[in-house]
Amino acid sequence: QWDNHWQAGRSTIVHLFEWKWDDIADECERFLAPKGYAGVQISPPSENVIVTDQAYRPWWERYQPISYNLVTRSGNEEQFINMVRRCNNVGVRIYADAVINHMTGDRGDAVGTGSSTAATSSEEYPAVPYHAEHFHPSCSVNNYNDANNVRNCELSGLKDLDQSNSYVAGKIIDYMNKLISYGVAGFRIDAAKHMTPSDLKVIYDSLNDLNTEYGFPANSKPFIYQEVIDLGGEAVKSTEYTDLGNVIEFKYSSNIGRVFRGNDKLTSLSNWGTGWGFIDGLNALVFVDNHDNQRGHGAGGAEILTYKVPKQYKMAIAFMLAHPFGSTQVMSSFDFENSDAGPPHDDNGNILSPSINADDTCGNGWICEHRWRQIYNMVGFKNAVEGTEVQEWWSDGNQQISFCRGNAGFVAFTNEGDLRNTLQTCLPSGVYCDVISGKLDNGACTGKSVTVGSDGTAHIELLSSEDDGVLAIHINAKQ
Ligand code: LAG
Ligand code: CA
Repeated sequence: QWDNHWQAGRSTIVHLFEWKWDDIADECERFLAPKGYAGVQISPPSENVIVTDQAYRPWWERYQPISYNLVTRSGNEEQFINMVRRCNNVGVRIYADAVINHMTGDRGDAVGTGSSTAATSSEEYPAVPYHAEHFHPSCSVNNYNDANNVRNCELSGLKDLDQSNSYVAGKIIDYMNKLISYGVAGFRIDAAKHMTPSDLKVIYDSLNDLNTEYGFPANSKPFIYQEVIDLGGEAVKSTEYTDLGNVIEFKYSSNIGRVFRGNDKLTSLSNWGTGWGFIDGLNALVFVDNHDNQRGHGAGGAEILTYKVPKQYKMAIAFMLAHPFGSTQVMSSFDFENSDAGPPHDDNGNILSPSINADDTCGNGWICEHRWRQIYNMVGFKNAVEGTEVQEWWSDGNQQISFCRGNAGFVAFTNEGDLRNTLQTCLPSGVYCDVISGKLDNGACTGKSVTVGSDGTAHIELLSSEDDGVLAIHINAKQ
């Protein structure tokens, strides 16, 4: 449950939030595989309630399951199977967001995206089927100093399943095993903090090995990464879950945002990792932002960086991808003004596909951060420096830093002032293309270039007036 099943030379999971299965399959083939992405986190594939009492269908309706049928606004079961097959064929893994803590909120008689019905007020979900006896008695999660309250009451009024009930555990196991049979590589466990670790262990231990038909070696366990928001000071700790699988380290997201927003110095990043109170990197799934905290849901508040603050956001992502800590994830968003609004859609509520511009960016309301040159080129950097350590850490004692990754890559940042300095790059002598301002194209650099001398040093120039506050060079982009 700890192996992320990234293929050699690949890294990073992109969260294609609210994308349709057919579009994800296309994206795996035309962009993610060629650029070196390792996997995709998909929106929950389980049938969800259709929210009808809002001006539009909110993104969060997908966090209210009504059955485990694979029919959502992203597509149906056949399209799901096809997506997983096509992505695996080009070496891109699929990780499903598993919403297993709860079913819907109290929404009276409700209908789902696959036409299943439920009498939510009496906890009747015939399409599973679940009945009232399968849920915890109604109470609100309102005391984060009390683990029983957090785990056995209703999060945001969502009907709370009793995972200690063997029938409930069995239904969840069947659902997850169905996804494994279709070739997924693992799961994000939604609201893991709100479930008891020993109950989760029973479920994880009953999961099948990954399907060898999709290229997984025999006896491979699904990669599990659990959503446990632990910023400290609460009864439930992320370390209660690290024996079960990976855990999302939310301290990473809030701290990297605070630093790159300028509220702390870049020089303070010299001991980034467990030195900052994070869980061990081998257990940690990390990101700059996710679908919750980019819009003020979940935790982290105003510290979180998003696509709306592009210069600092790209710097934070570049730092994440340049640094070896954790399994990295990149958010890919749709544009939003309102924190409840759902994805781009037509008049009937069908999700629109992203359009693709000539410069590889997206349109139709989709942001596609994963298609920003500075971001996908840093995935290429991470792949190029795989297996190396941070070396030759340099800082000006304030807002400028640089470091090497072995003899394979070098990166420099300024969050204040112009950086003009001769620095150790650790690279063999030669001319390298900065992969932030451009790329290596037919033997020439389309952006800045850096000349490394025989002693490994180079004159680095990175001005505060530039579009980006980061410069990155690596052995696979040598002129
Ligand atoms: C998660 N992690 O633990 C997800 O990452 C997060 O996106 C989910 O909340 C949450 N757990 C439950 O799966 C999202 C929204 C909530 C939304 C919920 C259910 O952040 O705002 O609640 O999904 O759709 C909504 C309303 C609430 C209402 C509730 C029940 O916003 O006001 O009480 O539905 O009707
Ligand atoms: Ca619970």
